[in-house]
Amino acid sequence: MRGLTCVVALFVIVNVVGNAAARSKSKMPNQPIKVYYLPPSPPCRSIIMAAKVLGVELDLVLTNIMEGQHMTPEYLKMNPQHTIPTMDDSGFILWESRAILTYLVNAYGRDDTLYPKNPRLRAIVDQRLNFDLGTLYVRYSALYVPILFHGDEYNEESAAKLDEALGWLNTFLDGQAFVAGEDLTIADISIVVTITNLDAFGYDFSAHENVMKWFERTKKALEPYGYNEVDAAGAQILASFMKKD
Ligand SMILES: N[C@@H](CCC(=O)N[C@@H](CS)C(=O)NCC(=O)O)C(=O)O
Repeated sequence: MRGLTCVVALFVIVNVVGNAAARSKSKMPNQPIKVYYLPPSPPCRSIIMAAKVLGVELDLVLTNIMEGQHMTPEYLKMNPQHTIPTMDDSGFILWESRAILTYLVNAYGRDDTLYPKNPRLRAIVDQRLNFDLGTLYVRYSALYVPILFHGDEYNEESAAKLDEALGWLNTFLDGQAFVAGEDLTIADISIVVTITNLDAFGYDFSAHENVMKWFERTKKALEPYGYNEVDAAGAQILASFMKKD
C-alpha cells in the first residue's frame, strides 16, 4: 500500500512538473507572429513595442497602404476592413491594435502587469484603451489627418477638442505614474504613440504638466523596447509628410 502511495505521489509530481513545463513552453508562440504593418502607422508602432516588452518575436510584413497593398484579394480575405496592423498568430487572425495588445498579454505575458487580471485594475486599463480609441485618437485624427494627407490648414476648433482630451488625460494622471496606475500597462503603450506624434509635430502640450511628466517617464520605460527606433522614428516619418510643401 505504501509502495502504491509512493507511485501515485511520483506520478502526481511528474505530471505537475510536466504540465508546468508545458505551460511555460506554451507562453511563446510556436512561430513568430506575423504582423502586417507600415513603420509610420501609430497602431502598428504600439504592437511592435508591446511585443518587445513581452519578448514575443514578430515576423513583420511590410504592407504599404499608400500603394494599395492592403486592398489585394488575399489581404481582404484576411481582414475585410483592410486595416493595419493585422496579426496572424499561426492562423489566428486579429486586427484592431488594442484587441491585439490585450491578446498578446493574455496569451504570452509572463505576468499580468501590462494587463492586470484583477477585474477593477483591468477595467481601468480598458477604460483608458477605450478613451484612446474613442476620444483621444479620434480627436488627434480629426486635427492631423487633414493636415498630413490633404495639406489642409490647422483647424482651431479641432485643436480645442484635442486639447480638451489632453486635459482629461492630464486629470487621469493626477497623483499616479502611469495612465492606469503605478505600473506601465498596454494603455500607456497605446496612448504614447499619439503623444509621440504630437511631440514630433511640435504640438504644445506644456499646459498639461502631468502629461509632460508621464511622457518623459513612459519614453524612458520603453527606451529598451524600441521607443526611439520604432515609435519616435515612425512619428518623424509622419512629421515629414507635414513639412513636404
Ligand atoms: N483602430 C484601428 C485603426 C487602424 C487603421 O486605421 N490603420 C490605418 C493605418 S494607421 C489603415 O490601415 N488605413 C488604411 C485603411 O483603413 O484602409 C487600430 O487601432 O488598429
